[in-house]
Amino acid sequence: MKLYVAPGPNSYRVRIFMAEKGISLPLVELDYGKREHKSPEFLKLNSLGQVPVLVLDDGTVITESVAICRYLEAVHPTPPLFGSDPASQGKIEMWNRRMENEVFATIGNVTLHTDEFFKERVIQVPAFAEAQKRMIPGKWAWLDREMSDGRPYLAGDEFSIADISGMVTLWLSEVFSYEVPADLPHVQRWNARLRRRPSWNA
Ligand SMILES: N[C@@H](CCC(=O)N[C@@H](CS)C(=O)NCC(=O)O)C(=O)O
Repeated sequence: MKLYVAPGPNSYRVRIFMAEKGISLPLVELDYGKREHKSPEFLKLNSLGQVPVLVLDDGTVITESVAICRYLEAVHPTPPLFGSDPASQGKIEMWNRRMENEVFATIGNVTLHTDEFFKERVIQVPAFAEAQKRMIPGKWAWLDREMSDGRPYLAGDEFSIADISGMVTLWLSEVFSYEVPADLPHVQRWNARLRRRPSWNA
């Protein structure tokens, strides 16, 4: 088995997931500078030219970071990170999607629509980036209201893939200086709790 990675939130998500499960896999680290992610050999694995990509021993290729995590969960069920019963599975899926669609995507869109690196990936619309940027504080404020019930993790009492998506979102927001506003106590409490996990340094 081989995991193709490069710097960025989606490889980081799988690395955190592996650290939480105690899984170690041979890594192939791609160099964006050399455009290894757009090489003909790599495009045969992922036609989108994106990482992460997992290649199984029988040649099966799995792309998409959450899909890779799902595969790893099936092979290494303990500790469960996608939920341990139908209700927790539903809540975790719900919060993973909310974290990705509401918060991660808003921050990511600013980068996608402004950074030179993504010029060939999307038609960049600077006005859209500006609008998304203005929405970021409201997204964190929404999350703060949601977490004002005092729950330790996004989907409840269990740490899960939803929090891992939260970790990569927090990391991304720090890299691009869109940090969580200091006056949001519930998100800040969750933020501090996640940063204390050893997997933060994966
Ligand atoms: N939905 C994909 C997104 C993958 C993705 O966007 N990866 C970034 C790195 S974090 C990448 O490969 N970017 C290179 C490019 O877009 O050309 C996933 O979850 O794996």
